[in-house]
Amino acid sequence: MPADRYYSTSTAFLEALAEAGVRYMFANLGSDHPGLIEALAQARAEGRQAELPELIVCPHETVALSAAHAYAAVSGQPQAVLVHVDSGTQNLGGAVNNAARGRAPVLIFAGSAPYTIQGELPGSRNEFIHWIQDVHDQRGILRNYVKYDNEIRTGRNVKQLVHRALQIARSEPAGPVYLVGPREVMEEQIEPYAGHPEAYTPVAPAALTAEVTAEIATALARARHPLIVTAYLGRDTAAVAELVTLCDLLAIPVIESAPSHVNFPAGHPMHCGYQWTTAEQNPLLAQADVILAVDSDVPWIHATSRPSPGAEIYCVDIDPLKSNMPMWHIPARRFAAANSRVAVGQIAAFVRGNNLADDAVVAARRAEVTAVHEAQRAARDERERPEPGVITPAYLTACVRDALAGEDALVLTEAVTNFEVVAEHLRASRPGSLIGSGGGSLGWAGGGAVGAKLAAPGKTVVCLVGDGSYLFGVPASAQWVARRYNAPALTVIYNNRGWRAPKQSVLAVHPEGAAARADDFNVSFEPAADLAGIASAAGGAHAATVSDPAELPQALKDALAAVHGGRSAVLSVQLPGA
Ligand SMILES: Cc1ncc(C[n+]2csc(CCOP(=O)(O)OP(=O)(O)O)c2C)c(N)n1
Ligand SMILES: [Mg+2]
Repeated sequence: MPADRYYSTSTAFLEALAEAGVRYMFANLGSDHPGLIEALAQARAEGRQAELPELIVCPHETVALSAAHAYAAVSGQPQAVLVHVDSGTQNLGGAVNNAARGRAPVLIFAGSAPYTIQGELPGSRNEFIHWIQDVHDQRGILRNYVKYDNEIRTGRNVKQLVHRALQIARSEPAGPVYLVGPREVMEEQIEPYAGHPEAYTPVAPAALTAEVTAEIATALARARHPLIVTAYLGRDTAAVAELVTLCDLLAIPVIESAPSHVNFPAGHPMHCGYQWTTAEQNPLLAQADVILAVDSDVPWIHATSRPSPGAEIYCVDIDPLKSNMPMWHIPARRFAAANSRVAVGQIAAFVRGNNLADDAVVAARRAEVTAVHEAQRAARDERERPEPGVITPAYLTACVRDALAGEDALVLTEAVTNFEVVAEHLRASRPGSLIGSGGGSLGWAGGGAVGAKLAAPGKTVVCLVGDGSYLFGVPASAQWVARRYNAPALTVIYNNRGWRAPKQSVLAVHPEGAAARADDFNVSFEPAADLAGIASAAGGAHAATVSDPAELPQALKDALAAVHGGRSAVLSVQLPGA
């Protein structure tokens, strides 16, 4: 052991995170973490704490991982999540589905049970729980969802392991990675050393080959009704401008299908709407003769809305076969693995360089598509008009949009059956200004808001969530963390007092069934809980419940004023019941 300075595997682990640019460790601690806690305290005692990432205490793991996920979604920078052995790993629950499907780079670390039981090594078993927490395959808990998992076996190469894990996490498709470290290893005393993060850069963006670029560009240019469908191209905000350039060039309409980002400006005349779970055929999809599906997990749902059988389909994605989804297919003529920003730029350059645009055809199509865009907009304007005595989701979203006019807002959406309403009426045009989890596990936005605010302290962070999603997000924990770390946000609950989504699922499968006939769906949250009150109790939040449409604009204004004053605000808005 080096005589002059306390330096353990844990110290080196924390240094490696800092070397890699990790600013925060969203943490839920346990008996596996004495090495880390001691290393952090040592650093503080020596005045070196600024050299290590800051630990954010998260009373629930869902909040910790959701915060790290949203931080990465906003900034592109992976953060760390520290959890407790098997239990804390399991408590990450669905948040790891979201991080994986949302392609969010995160480094998750958990301790693991000590492997010596007679005091053979520092860190050896000395608590009853060390027997209880010892399981056969702790890493297997997350193996469906992480890109990489490994065990730290010595402090001498822990930095190498951290940098490799983060290199994999950040390489596209990005995603979570998982390291575990037994107590004895995390206590090991070693000589201080420096890591080499510069040698672990993420894989450079991939381009289309010249042949495929020409093939797709030519097909789009000679199409009568070209169409682009995308969901997450806007993860890279710079890709949005490339897509706008291409769509302007050829007058190509864009549908955002189950988007988790702003992929194309809502106000652009080529923007032709959003779709999530669709009950009806999308007319633009039916009409299209050439379709480019780029960065899209679910470009359409074949059972209800699909391209015409003769459509020529191209699929561009860094993983165009979606190799981590057991069942997936679209009938594309060409699948190409490429970075979407690079690929779309290549296609536009080829069209321009080869003068492929037929000006008359493009001008006529621009007028047609613009008319579709404007008709969609007019129909939405109609739908968002207030109705006497009722707050509709469309009116609520319009009020939120108006309240945020002039704000540098960053909106997280987890509005579930109101995803489409939120996207349509918020009209987000600024790349990066509206994000969703990209995953299937509700409860992301609560912790996500904390991470988003820490990543973008200058922005007004707003969460638009269903009442069920609000509760899934462990609001007592999320709101407490927001207060403790000065990360206030406005949360607007689309409160239909229940789970509307499972009810809709039943109706889609059994439209005339017994459940439908008796209105018996088991989705109601009656008697109602005081949802906003949870936030005031746990996080000192400004809390209000609104049911009168006329009071909504002022209630939003008051809530925003609280947020600007440094205090979170939760507005529970009473919609028609689920
Ligand atoms: C962790 C998790 N549990 C269960 C579900 C299944 N689920 C999908 S939507 C939904 C209801 C969500 O309720 P709410 O947020 O109020 O939205 P609403 O359906 O009312 O619009 C549920 C329970 C899920 N997606 N994630
Ligand atoms: Mg609901």
